Amino acid sequence: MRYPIFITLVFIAGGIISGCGRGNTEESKKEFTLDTAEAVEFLNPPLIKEIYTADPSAHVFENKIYIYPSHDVESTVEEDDSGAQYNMKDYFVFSLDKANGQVVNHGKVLDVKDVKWAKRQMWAPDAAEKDGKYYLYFPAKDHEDLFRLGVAVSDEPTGPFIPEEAPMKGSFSMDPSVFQDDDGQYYIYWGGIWGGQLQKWRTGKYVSTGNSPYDDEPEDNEPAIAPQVAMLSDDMLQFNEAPRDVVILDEAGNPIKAGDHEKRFFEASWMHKYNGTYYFSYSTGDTHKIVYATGNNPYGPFTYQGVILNPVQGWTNHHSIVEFDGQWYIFYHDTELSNKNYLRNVKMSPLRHLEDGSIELIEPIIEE
Ligand code: FUB
Repeated sequence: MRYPIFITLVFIAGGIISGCGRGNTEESKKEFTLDTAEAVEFLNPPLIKEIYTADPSAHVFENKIYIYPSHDVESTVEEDDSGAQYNMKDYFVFSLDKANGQVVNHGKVLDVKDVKWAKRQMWAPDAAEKDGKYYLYFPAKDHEDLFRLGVAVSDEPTGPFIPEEAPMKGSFSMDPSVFQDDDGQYYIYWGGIWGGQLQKWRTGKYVSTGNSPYDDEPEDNEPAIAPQVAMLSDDMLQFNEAPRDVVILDEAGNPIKAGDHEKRFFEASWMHKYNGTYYFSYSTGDTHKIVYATGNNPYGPFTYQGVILNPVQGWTNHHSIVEFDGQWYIFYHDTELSNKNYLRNVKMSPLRHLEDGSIELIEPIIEE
């Protein structure tokens, strides 16, 4: 993941475009500076204002919507292109008993200091329920600075969650999300390139040819790095099989290429099922979109379909999709409250599946 320090929206002739420059040069500073003189009208208000929250994974448990977000904090760690400034240390849980109802803060449910194997960067989590137990899945860097996936368990959706002693065996990279299929089987999807390290696991082992998060990517004309999927074990604590590539195809049936930054997978995997079709959605990272691809089984391949959520204010775009009381919602984040890329706030918006199976595009910023 490459996370420029400056806000990604620039205003040109009254319009808004997303920037995707890379470095901390004078030119890119200009490109990434938000011109606050221009009024921005957001489609949805922040759901939580008392702390900064991001990467909202929403689920319906016990007839309520529970949100499992990242908890963004100010940090003394120097900002860099691998996202060190996203130096989160703990997780909180929130719930809503109706859409747009009051958000209840259930407090802190897990702290990095209670996770033996983890050193830093508690990034985007997810949660699942099985047989009355709740499982919080989270990525963090271990003591060798490699991202791993962890699990913590609770008897309640509100935690507190007790972490396992070690990360999930054979886990790597970040952004886990768990999907329960109609047959009761659970699958975990994960991965993220650049600062998320996925491109350094191409051989099945961690191989880093340089210190830059951009090293070890495929050439532009090669297939893009694939997100990962594995069935979960019955006890929900481990992979039940070797990780598999989630292959994403273009309309012609060819794997999306690494150079196709508008469509290739970057991070933020999410799976939902609608009318028997599997919808795999994800962030395109440096083009700042949430897009989706569909398939007929949980492993794929999936065929690219289009954009669900256009760029938000802020560099990252990360979402979840859930049905509650017969209505589908997308949960996402932006930087409305802070104007800083690494201090985000979560939001929700209705999401519509159209008759032809496509998803209606959501514009998170209303242009005047
Ligand atoms: O919150 C830290 C990272 O930013 C997440 O893991 C990514 O998906 C991006 O939103």
